[in-house]
Amino acid sequence: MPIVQPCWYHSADRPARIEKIGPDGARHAVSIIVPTRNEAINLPPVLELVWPFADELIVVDGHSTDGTRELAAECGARVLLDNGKGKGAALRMAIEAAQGDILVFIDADGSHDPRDIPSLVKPIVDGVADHVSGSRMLGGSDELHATLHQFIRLFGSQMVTLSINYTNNVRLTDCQNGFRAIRRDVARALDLHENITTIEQEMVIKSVRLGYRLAEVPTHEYARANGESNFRVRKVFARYITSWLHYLLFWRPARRLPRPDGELTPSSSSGSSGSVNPVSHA
Ligand SMILES: Nc1nc2c(ncn2[C@@H]2O[C@H](COP(=O)(O)OP(=O)(O)O)[C@@H](O)[C@H]2O)c(=O)[nH]1
Ligand SMILES: [Mg+2]
Repeated sequence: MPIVQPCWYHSADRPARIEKIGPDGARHAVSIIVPTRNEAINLPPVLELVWPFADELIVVDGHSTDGTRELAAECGARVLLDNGKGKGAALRMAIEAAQGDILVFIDADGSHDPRDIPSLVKPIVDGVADHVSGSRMLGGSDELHATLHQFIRLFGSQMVTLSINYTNNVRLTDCQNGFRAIRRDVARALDLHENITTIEQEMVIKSVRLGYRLAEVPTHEYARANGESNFRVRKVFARYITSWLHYLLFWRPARRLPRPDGELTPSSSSGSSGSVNPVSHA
């Protein structure tokens, strides 16, 4: 099988520049976190294009057997070995280990264009959001349409999004995208527990419930460049349902957490601009 380069690899239509100085003059450090499981073929172009944005590059690996960890280390990434429980557990480990004050999560399979990282990070640097999710509904997706399997994923994802919207008075469009940026202190305050990809919806529901400012920016999801998805609907279906019901119906924050500046988080974001979608409290 020939190796396919991600289709974003050669596009140079956007400047590969990231603004890290906030309105208060403070410089933010960005940790980019890449979960991997047997992604040696897909990883090099991803790491090459994320490096210019990163103050720290973490590859958190799920016991790959194809040399992913060695390759990541050769590329200069800090390599962590997850506990074998899944992508969610891997992200939790990376959240604890990361040193940057802004964390960016991007998949290793070529489905996310690293050139979208500046727009994910910008609302946090500008001080108008605490957590920014890429939205495939706003930016399009090659991965969610065409087959029955993809339809089931899209349908499930939209049901979860709708239920979060109507129970929390927000207007999210995508709550399960793996491509997102979040302040490190916020990610740690969420006290995440999910071991698999249900961690995405856990992050979103808890951010909303705790009053953190959530925003979305359009990001396109490409079909993975090579290999097969690790996602198996049948294997994770039950956990998606129980996790969704648990966080939606039963999980309540003990209290709204104070932001590090001492203020309680406001109930709506303000000042966001351009293609940023402030989802809070429509
Ligand atoms: N560390 C770690 N990464 C994983 C694991 N499972 C999947 N990944 C990575 O998580 C990302 C998303 O997984 P993928 O298989 O593409 O699933 P999909 O995008 O949901 O279809 C990819 O970068 C995978 O290599 C795991 O158990 N541990
Ligand atoms: Mg994928």
